[in-house]
Amino acid sequence: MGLLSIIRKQKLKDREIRCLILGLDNSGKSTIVNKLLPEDEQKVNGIMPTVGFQIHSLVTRDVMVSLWDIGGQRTLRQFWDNYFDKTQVMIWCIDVSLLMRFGETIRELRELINRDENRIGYQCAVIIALNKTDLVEDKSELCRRQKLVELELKSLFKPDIRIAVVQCSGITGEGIEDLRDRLVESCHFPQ
Ligand SMILES: Nc1nc2c(ncn2[C@@H]2O[C@H](COP(=O)(O)OP(=O)(O)O)[C@@H](O)[C@H]2O)c(=O)[nH]1
Ligand SMILES: [Mg+2]
Repeated sequence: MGLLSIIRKQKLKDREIRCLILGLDNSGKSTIVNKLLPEDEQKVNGIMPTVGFQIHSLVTRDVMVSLWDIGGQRTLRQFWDNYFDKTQVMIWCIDVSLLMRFGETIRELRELINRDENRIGYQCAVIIALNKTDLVEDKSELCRRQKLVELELKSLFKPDIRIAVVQCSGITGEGIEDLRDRLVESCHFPQ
């Protein structure tokens, strides 16, 4: 067993998760992270564009989660690789209201997966956050967009990989509880 696997196991034993949140710029990563935090730690007015990265932590269901919010601007994407060591979960954030950028977000995800085929889905669980659901009023359209993303995911990941897809809004808070639960569940903690 490699050193990384030992560290990963030890962390799980201590009920600690390191989670990376990635996706295109403006998809709402920092807003989601803010909403995942306890209410008294949330910022109320406005989130600034993330330069570099920010780390926040929260405790949910007796699990300590550190959330690594990494800037998504094009120039920063080349550094994403550096953050994967000792990371158990990745949330890939997609702005579901912006069909125009679906192609780009899938392309970036594909690149990330291809850079190391043993990483995403294997050493690191995947949660897809379909964010900004509040901006898509028509629920059947939302459903159609989720199916579109799921179809793309099928071509990106091998069939044995389980991926959670969660609809949410970092603004209204809808689906955030679900996201918090999936975070813990994706790491298989005993209850
Ligand atoms: N309506 C709506 N706007 C959102 C949502 N999440 C983020 N935003 C807005 O989208 C913009 C980018 O959000 P930010 O969290 O900075 O994106 P990041 O670059 O991925 O970290 C900001 O103006 C947010 O207020 C959401 O769920 N609904
Ligand atoms: Mg940000």
